Amino acid sequence: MRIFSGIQPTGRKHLGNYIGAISQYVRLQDEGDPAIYCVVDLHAITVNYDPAELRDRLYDTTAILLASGLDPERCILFRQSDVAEHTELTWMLAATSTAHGDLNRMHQFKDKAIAQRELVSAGLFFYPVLMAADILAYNTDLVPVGDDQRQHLELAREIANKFNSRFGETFVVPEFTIPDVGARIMDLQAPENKMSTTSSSEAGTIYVLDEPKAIEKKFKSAVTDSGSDVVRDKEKPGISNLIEIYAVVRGVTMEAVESEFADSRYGEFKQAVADAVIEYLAPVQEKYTELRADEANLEAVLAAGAAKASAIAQPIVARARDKMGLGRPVV
Ligand code: AQP
Repeated sequence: MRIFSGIQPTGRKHLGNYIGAISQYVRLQDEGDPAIYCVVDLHAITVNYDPAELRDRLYDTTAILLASGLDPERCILFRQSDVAEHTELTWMLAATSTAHGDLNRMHQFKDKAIAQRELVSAGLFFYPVLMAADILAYNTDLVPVGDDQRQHLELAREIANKFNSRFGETFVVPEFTIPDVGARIMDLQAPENKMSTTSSSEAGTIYVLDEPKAIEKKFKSAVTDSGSDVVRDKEKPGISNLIEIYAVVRGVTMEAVESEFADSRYGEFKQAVADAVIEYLAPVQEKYTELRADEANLEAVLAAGAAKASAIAQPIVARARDKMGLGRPVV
């Protein structure tokens, strides 16, 4: 089973990214044949950015992934812009197999377009096509993602199907997997919204590299409702989010969390969540510092990963090109 997933080089990865995506990557790395993980710098440039900062953030993200347990001997870890097939296939899929109307329906485009103060780029509109190309270029069977990526994954499947029915069987139509618990970690200050790099407040977001004191402060000031019982309820998104976070980091069910804290009040529970998350992130933070200091090693890991990724993507994209009637015929 071939596994592929991408993560943006925003550097400050948050607890939602960690629980929804990174911990799945680590868990699945031995199940992939191979498992391929890509730091998607070409996606990151679809909104305003600083070129020098992009490189730094890319190293930050790579170091976080390695510190979390990705092992370049057991998976392929590479930088998206090092493999030209991603951009080439984007155009091939956009031109022949992607409906403009489908891109227009994408929630993420609408949300991010509103947030842009200057340019709403065509690249932001094409973001889901680039994502489809990332996945299809490797004939991926399974994509581990958080719940916010569901719509993009459904579109990637649609694009693969359209291409296959027009040009003949070429791409694997990918399945996706979203964790049962922790698929959508919510903003601690606005628990009706997902925890997000671009739209959450600093106080509502736990970063993987936050100091223990900052983590404690953010959980203690997390927005909860006027009740006091530690139970899940649609009307209580704040406490429900904290129950979910605690369940994931302790590896227990949400029912078990409710029983454990049946006699506790919110204050005591928030402290317990903070302590559990501090303990959960501590090993990653410790390894990160050492890994991040060695940029030459990070570059070497990414370069070796790119060579392996190219070797897989090149023949798949060449075959698609041939089926489309582009270039010299493949004999
Ligand atoms: N709140 C979340 N809960 C669970 N999973 C999440 N993911 C993102 N937010 C949550 C998952 O993290 C993976 C990598 O995401 P990304 O860094 O490439 O960016 P994103 O999906 O656009 O989410 P961000 O990081 O919060 O950025 P913005 O602010 O740009 O939306 C994905 O698998 C995602 O599902």
